[in-house]
Amino acid sequence: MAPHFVLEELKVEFELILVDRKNNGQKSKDYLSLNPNGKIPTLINKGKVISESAAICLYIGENHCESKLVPGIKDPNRAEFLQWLMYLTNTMQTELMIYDYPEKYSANNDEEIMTNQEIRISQMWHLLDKKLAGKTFLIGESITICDFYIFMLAVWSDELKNPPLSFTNLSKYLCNLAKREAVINVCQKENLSLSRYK
Ligand SMILES: N[C@@H](CCC(=O)N[C@@H](CS)C(=O)NCC(=O)O)C(=O)O
Repeated sequence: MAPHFVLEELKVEFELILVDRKNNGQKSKDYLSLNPNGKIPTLINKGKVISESAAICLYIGENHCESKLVPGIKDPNRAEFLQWLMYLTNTMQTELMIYDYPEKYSANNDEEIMTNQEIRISQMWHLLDKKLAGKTFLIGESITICDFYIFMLAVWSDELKNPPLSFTNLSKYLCNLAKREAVINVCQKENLSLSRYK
C-alpha cells in the first residue's frame, strides 16, 4: 500500500497487478521468479525488479527527486528521515506482522501473543503521537514517504484496542492525510473505507 500511495502522489503512469493472496499467488512459480521471498509487493520498472516496501518507496522517490518525497543527500532532514523510515519498516511493521499472524509464532498461544503485541504496538503509536505534536508531516514541512508509510501502518492498526485514531496528535495528522487525493484514490482502488478518518 505505501508504494501505491507514492506512485499515486507522483501521478506517474503505472500498472497495478493484483497478486491473488487467497490462492497463495505470492508463492506461485512465476511470482517467486521475480521475488524469491514470496512477499507482496514487487515493483518492476525498466527491467529492474525491486521488493521490500520501504526500498520500493525510496527507489520511486529518489527517481523523482523534484518531489522531495525523499530528502536529498544534502538535506539536513535526511538522517532523521532515514531513522524514522527504518523504525517504521524494521520495528513497527514487524511488530504488526506478529500481531496479524500470531499462528506463525506459536502453535497454541495466539491470544497471549496478540495481547503482548497490543501493548508493544500501542507504545510505538504513543511515541509517534508525541513526535507529531503540532506537526502536519513527520519530517520537516512537507510530505515524505514516511507519512505514507505511517498511513499504511495506521490502517493495519485500525482494529487494535488503542488504534492510532485514539491518540490526539495522530488522529489530527491521519485525518489530514486522508484528505489527500493520492490517499483517497488508493483507498478506493484497494477497497478500503476512509470513513473513520473523517
Ligand atoms: N518486509 C516486506 C513484508 C511484505 C509482506 O509481509 N507482505 C505481506 C502482504 S502485506 C505478504 O506478502 N504476505 C503473504 C505471505 O507472507 O505469504 C515488505 O515490507 O515489503
